[in-house]
Amino acid sequence: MSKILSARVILSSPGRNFTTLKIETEDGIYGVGDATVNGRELAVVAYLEEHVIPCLIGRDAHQIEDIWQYLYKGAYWRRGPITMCAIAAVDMALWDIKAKIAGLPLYQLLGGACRRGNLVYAHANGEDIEETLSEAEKYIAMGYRAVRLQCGVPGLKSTYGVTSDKARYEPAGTGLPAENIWSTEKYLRAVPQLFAAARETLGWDIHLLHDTHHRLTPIQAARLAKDLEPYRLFWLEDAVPAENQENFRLIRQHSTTPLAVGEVFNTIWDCKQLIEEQLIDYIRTAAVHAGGITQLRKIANFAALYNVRTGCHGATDLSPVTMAAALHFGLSVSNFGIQEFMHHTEETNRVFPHSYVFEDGYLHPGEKPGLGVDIDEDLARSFPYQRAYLPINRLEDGTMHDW
Ligand code: KDG
Ligand code: MG
Repeated sequence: MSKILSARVILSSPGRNFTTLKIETEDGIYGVGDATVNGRELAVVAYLEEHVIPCLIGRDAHQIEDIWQYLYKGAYWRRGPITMCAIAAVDMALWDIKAKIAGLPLYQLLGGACRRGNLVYAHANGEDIEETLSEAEKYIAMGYRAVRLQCGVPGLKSTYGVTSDKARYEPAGTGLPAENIWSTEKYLRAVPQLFAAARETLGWDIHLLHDTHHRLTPIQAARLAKDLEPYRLFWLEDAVPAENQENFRLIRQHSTTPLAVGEVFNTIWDCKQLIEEQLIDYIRTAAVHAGGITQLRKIANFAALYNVRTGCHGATDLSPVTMAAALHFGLSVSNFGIQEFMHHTEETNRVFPHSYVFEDGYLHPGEKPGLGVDIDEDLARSFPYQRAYLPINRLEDGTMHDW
């Protein structure tokens, strides 16, 4: 028994906003969890402070599964990003505490290492093909074995995944949401040209990925997947919005390009049909948005039955706490596929000191007991929260589109 003595939320903005939960036990052990929902941070703060934390005090921190079920089934109104993110933060913090008490890095408690490290992919983005490929070459020189390519589209001022800071992906901006203009037709013409040039310049030994960010209809996605087939992508991500999971059937019927989806999913139910019908190859659910390590393991075990592998979301809005959770989880599951890895700012890395290390294209969570990531609360306080939103997207005629 290790009673929960207190829990508090730490909201900070070291380069971007993060919501962090810290749970302390009566033995003086603490654990941290990430609760960041990009652009909706304060909703999770209120959910945790008003509705979750009061129910945690006095509970046994070791009862991770029971506490998970208590928060999930006990809410009655289940699922959704805010609820599942709050549960995730509690879950991560409790796993951190359990592993610290055991004196082991978390992956050892989850079954031990299945491999030397987690294969990761970097982000190369540029205004045009030349710039994108020269960014990719920089990552390859750093040792990366997989790179996601996003490129400006001729005729569009801004394009998904192409940010002004080439080294860092950060679409959220302070103030009210920025408005971008989108043309699917222009995009569909440009992407195959990017990948044709990429194979010519970068060769065939590097894994290449691309994110469509839910912007296509099923028939458009099928055409893109087919057009990209000759370039042997590692995956095509979020080809269509996945509210209609059966939409993926159409893409599958037309192409052998591997498909990935799931960064916005919150529960195993969001993945069920896609996995059962083998409509995807990679499931991208992340610890923070899909109920923590406890539910991620269930999703991975279910996916393993159908030859679907993991590919956790790891953009900059997922804090180093989520990154650490993903790395312990990834190392310990047999059907790990790949992990997204985007560099956080220096300020973020200072607020969240961590033990994970990059070497030769792989990330390892390190050997520190627990998650191996901490929060410097004093430093965090010096970066106060700033209201920030993701942009929105409209078609050239003004119609609201998916972002
Ligand atoms: O908050 C939104 C970002 O996390 C998202 O745009 C990142 O699509 C994304 C990715 O694949 O990393
Ligand atoms: Mg994505």
